[in-house]
Amino acid sequence: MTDHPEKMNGAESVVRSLNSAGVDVCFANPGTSEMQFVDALDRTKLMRCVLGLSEGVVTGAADGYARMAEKPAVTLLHLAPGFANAAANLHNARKACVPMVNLVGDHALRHQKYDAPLSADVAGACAPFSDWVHSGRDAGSFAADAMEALRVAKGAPGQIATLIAPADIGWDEGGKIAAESQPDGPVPLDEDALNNALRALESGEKTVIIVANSVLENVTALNILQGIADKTGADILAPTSNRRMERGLGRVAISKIPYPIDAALDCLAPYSRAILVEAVPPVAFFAYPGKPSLLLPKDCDIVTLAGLDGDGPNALAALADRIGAKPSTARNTALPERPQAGPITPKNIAAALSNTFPEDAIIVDEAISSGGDAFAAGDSAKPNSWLALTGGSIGIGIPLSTGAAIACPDRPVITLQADGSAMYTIQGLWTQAREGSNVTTIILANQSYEILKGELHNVGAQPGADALSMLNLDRPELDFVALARGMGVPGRRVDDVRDLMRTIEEAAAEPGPFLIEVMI
Ligand SMILES: Cc1ncc(C[n+]2csc(CCOP(=O)(O)OP(=O)(O)O)c2C)c(N)n1
Repeated sequence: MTDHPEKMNGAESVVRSLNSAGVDVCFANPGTSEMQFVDALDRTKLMRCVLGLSEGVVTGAADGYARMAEKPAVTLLHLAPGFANAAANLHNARKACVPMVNLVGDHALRHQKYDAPLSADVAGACAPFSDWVHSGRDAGSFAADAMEALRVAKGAPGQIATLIAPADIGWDEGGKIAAESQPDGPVPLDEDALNNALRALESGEKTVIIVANSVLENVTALNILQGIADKTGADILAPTSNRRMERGLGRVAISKIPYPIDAALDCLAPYSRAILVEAVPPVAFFAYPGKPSLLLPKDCDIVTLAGLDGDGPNALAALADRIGAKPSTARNTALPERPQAGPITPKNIAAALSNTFPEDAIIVDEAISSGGDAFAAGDSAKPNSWLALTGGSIGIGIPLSTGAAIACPDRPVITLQADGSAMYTIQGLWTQAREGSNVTTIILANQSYEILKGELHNVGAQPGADALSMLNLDRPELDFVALARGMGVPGRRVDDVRDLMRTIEEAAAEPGPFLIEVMI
C-alpha cells in the first residue's frame, strides 16, 4: 500500500476506485503487461484474486459470479490473444445481459508502434464481444475510465464494458481515485404498450406472455405474472436459454420454448397475441431448409410491454393493477417418486435429480442433449436458482459454477455438464479445488456430440463414417474421474440411478468440489 497517495500509480488508482464502489473479487489470467495490476492487487489486498487457467474459465466464472452476486464482475486479461481466449464465454455473458468490466492489458503506449510479438488490434478484438470499449490514455484519468466502465456495466440491461490498459499508464505515478457515478436506469414503462398489452389480454384470443431476464429471477414478479395468467387465461413462456431462473417447490413453474426447431414452432403455433416482458421476439437458434427464422406465427400481434432495457417486474405489477389480478398463491408441490435401482435413462433422470438437489442449490445447466429431460427437475426440487448457457457457445458449465460458488459460498452448486462441452474449459475444476468451492459436477457422459447428430439429420444429410467420427468422442475414451483427480478434485463413475442419487447427496453435503461421471 502506498503511503504517498500523490505517488499512487494508475493501476492502484483503478483497484482502489473499483473497490470503493463494491468490487472485491477479480477473476484473472494475467501476463507481463498486467504485472502492475498484479502488484497493486497484492499490495492493497482489497480484492479476492481468482486465477483461471485459461481465459474461458476467467470470463465464464466472472459471468457465474455476476449472475449470483447481482453485481458486476471484474476480469483481468492479457492483450488481444488473452482476450481472444476469453471471448466465447464473454459472448455468453453478453447475451445474458450480465454486468462485467474487463481490464485488458496492452503494450505500453510507446511500445505499440514496434509490432512486438504480442501486438494485435486489442480494441478490434474486444469490440464484437463488448458493449463498450475504451482505452486508457494516462495514469491520472485511468481510474475515472474504470468507473465509467463500471457505470456502463451496471446499466439496464447489464453490459460488457472493456477497458484497455496500456502497461505504462498502469505503472506511471499520478493515479487519482475516482468516484462512482449513477448508471442509466431502466427505460420507463410506456403507457401505450401497457394499453396494448391490456387489449391483447382482453381480446379473447390465444395469448402468450414471454418473460425473461430479471422477471425470472424475481419470485414476487413471478407470482404477479401467474396471477395475470390465472385471471386472463394467457399462457406463460420463457426463452430457451436464461441467465437465471428462480425455481423449485412452492414457486411458479415456467416452461421454456423448446430448442428443437419443430418443437419450438409447434409450441408457439397456437398464439395470435404475444406480450414480451424483458424479451425479444423468439428466433430459431439456426435457419433450416424450408423452416422460418422467427418462431411466432407470421400474423401474431406482438406487444413489447418492456424491452431488454425495461423493468419487467414493474411492468407486470402495473399490468396486474390495471386488470385487477392478485399475485397467485397456487403452488407447485409435486415431487416425483424416487427412482429404484437401474440404469440412468432420459425417463428417470429428472426424478433422480429433483429428489437429490439440496435446499437452496444453484444448478448450472450445460446438459445440452440431456437438457430437455433434466430441466423438469428444477420445478419439483427444493427451491433453487437455475443458470443456463445463454449464447450457445459451449464450454461454460464448469466456469459458471466456479464463479457462482464464489458469489454464494454457503449454497451448494450442482453442474449438469455434457461431456463434449466439459472439455472446452475442464481446467475450471482446478480453480474449484483451489478455491475450495462446494461444486458437484455431474458429467453426462454419452461419449458423443449427440445433439449434432440430430442437427445433421435436420439438414437432410445421411451420416457416413467420416461424419460420425466427427461427432463421436469414444476414440479414445475420456476418463473424467482421472481428469478431475489430476486437478485436485475427487470423483466417481456411476451407472446406476440409485448410486447416482446417493453420490449427489453425499457430495453436496461435503465441502469442496466433487465430480460424478454418469455413464448414459
Ligand atoms: C464454442 C462452440 N463451439 C462449437 C459449437 C458447436 N456445438 C454445438 S453442440 C456441440 C456438441 C455438444 O456435445 P456435448 O457437450 O457432449 O453434448 P451432447 O450433445 O452430447 O449432449 C458442438 C460442438 C458451439 N455451440 N460452441
